Amino acid sequence: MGQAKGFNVAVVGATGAVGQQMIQTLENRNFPIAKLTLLSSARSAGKTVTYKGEEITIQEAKPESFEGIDIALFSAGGSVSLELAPEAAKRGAICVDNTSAFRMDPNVPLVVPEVNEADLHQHNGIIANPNCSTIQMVVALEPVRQKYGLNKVIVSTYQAVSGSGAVAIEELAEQTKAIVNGENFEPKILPVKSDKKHYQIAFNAIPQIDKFQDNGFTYEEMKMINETKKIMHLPELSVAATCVRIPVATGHSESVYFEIDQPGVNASEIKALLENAPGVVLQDDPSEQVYPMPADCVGKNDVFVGRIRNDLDNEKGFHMWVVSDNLLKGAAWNSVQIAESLIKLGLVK
Ligand code: NAP
Ligand code: 3JM
Repeated sequence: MGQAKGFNVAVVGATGAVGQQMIQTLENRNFPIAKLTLLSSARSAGKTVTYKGEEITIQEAKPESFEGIDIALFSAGGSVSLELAPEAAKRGAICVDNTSAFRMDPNVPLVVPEVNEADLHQHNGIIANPNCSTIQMVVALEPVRQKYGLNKVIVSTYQAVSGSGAVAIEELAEQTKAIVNGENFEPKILPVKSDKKHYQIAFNAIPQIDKFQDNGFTYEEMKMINETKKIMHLPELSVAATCVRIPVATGHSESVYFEIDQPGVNASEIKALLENAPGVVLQDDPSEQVYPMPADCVGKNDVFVGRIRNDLDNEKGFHMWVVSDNLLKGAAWNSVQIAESLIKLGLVK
C-alpha cells in the first residue's frame, strides 16, 4: 500500500520495446516505488534488469503475481491484458493498460492527462492508455477544440517500426544492412506478423498498420478514429485516418488537417495557442527551416508541432505536422503520467 516509501508497482511486458521504456521512465521520474515487480512470459523469466542500480529478476506473469501490487502497467499485448488485468484489479491493483483490449469499454476511462485527466475519477480498476498515434494528435488538437471548437479531422501518419515491437526494429536494421550489402532477405514481421503477407520496410512505405476491417480501414486507423472521439468527448466529430509505416526506428509523424467552428482565425493565433499548450513544443519557423522531425524527438516526452498554416480554400481549415516519440508520450510516458495523476488525485488506495 502507499506507504511513505511509495507504491508496489508491476510492469507487465518488462522485456518489450514499451516495457523497457516504462522501467526507464519510472527511474527518470523518480516514481515513488516501494517494490518493483517485473513480469513477462515464461520465455524471459529469470533474466535480470537493472533498476536504479539494483538487479531485479523477471518473473512469469500469473494471476498471483498481482497480490499486494498497487499499480500495474501492462504492455504485453491484448490477450495478456484481457486475461490478467481483471485478475490484477480483483486483487486491488489499479491497472494502466497500453493495449487496445479495453479502450472502447464504456466502463474504462481512456486517458491522456493533458486532455481528460478528470475521467480518471470514473475508473473501475482499469484505465486504458490510448494508441500512440491518437495520443500525440489529441495533445495538439485539444487546445484548439477548447478555444475555437473542432468539427473535422483528417490525418495521415508516418509511423516508426518500434510501434510493432522489438522484433520490428531488428527487421528494419537487418533489411537495411542486407540491401546496402546486396544480400537477400525475407520479410517476416511487417506490416502485421500474423497477417498473410509480409513486405519490405527498408527503403519503402507500407500503407497498412494492423489488419484490415471490412470497411476498408485498418484497425490502427479505426483506433485513431474511435479513440479521438472518446478522449475528446466529441462523439459527433468527423475523423478519418490513413496510417502508414515508414523506415524510421522511433518517432511517429502526422500530417493533420482540421476544421474549427469559428471563422476568421489566422494560423498565427493557432501557433500562439500551441506555444503555451501543456505537453506541446512549438517548432514552427519556415524562414529558418524549423519544423519537427522524428530524429530530434527520440527520448523526449513532449509532442512537437510545426508547419501550422491556414488552408487555402476553407477559411475554417488548417494543416499541421505533429511528431512525438511513440514509445514515450505514445506509450510509456503517458502510462507513467496517468499513474502520477492517479496518485495526485488520491485515486490509488
Ligand atoms: P514487444 O517488444 O514485442 O514486447 C512484448 C512484451 O510482452 C515482452 O515483454 C514479452 O515478454 C511480453 N509477453 C508476450 N507474451 C506474454 C505473455 N503470454 N505473458 C506475459 N508477457 C508476455 O512489444 P511492445 O512493442 O513492447 O508492445 C507490447 C504491447 O504494448 C503491444 O502488444 C501493444 O498491445 C502495446 N503497445 C501499445 C502502444 C500504444 O500505442 N499505447 C504502442 C506499442 C505497443 P517475453 O520477453 O517473455 O516474450
Ligand atoms: C500497438 O498482440 C496484440 O494484441 C497487440 C497489438 C498491438 C496494439 C494493440 O492492439 O494493443 C500492437 C501495437 C497496439 C496498440 O497500441 O493499439
